[in-house]
Amino acid sequence: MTKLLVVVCALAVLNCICYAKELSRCELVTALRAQGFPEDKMRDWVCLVENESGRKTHKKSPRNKNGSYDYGLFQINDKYWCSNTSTPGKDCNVTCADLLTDDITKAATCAKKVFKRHGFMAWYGWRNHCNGKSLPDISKC
Ligand SMILES: *[C@@H]1O[C@H](CO)[C@@H](O)[C@H](O)[C@H]1NC(C)=O
Ligand SMILES: *[C@@H]1O[C@H](CO)[C@@H](O)[C@H](O)[C@H]1NC(C)=O
Ligand SMILES: *[C@@H]1O[C@H](CO)[C@@H](O)[C@H](O)[C@H]1NC(C)=O
Ligand SMILES: CC(=O)N[C@H]1CO[C@H](CO)[C@@H](O)[C@@H]1O
Repeated sequence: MTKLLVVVCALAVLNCICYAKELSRCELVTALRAQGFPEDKMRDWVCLVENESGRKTHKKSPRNKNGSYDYGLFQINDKYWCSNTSTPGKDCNVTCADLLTDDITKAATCAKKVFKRHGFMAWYGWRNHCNGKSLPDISKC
């Protein structure tokens, strides 16, 4: 009985680790290419994602000072972009939970929308760690 419990707990922990999926740098590049991100800005996007979410698709930020939260690979903010209810909405017409899935299609579409409106400056992670800095090496990807 105890052994069974240990196995069940171990499985639960493993499941939890798999659930918080972290992409490798090249997996990220492959995923971004599949979503049609342009090659000439690829290193900026990789740098942005690495600094914003550590390439974790399921990352939800702690509460920001202004009461908002950031979601997913691109740490998209729920003040304007995603609805933190169960109904899709706000400017990306998605729920915030939609931005936390392993299928990054919705998160990518939303990130492109943010970019179209504000450019990379919308992301503090990019501003502080990527803007004018040396960008990640993706030559092996
Ligand atoms: C709230 O804070 C977050 C993170 O600091 C930022 O991304 C977002 O733009 C802010 N929203 C407003 C309305 O100030
Ligand atoms: C939903 O987002 C709004 C605006 O950022 C925030 O005030 C509210 O507390 C959030 N609700 C939940 C359940 O996260
Ligand atoms: C938002 O997305 C839903 C499906 O998730 C769709 O039915 C609806 O028409 C969309 N609304 C807008 C304004 O694009
Ligand atoms: C906090 C963090 O993830 N910083 C990273 C931002 O991006 C640069 C370039 O890829 C990395 O060197 C930093 O470690």
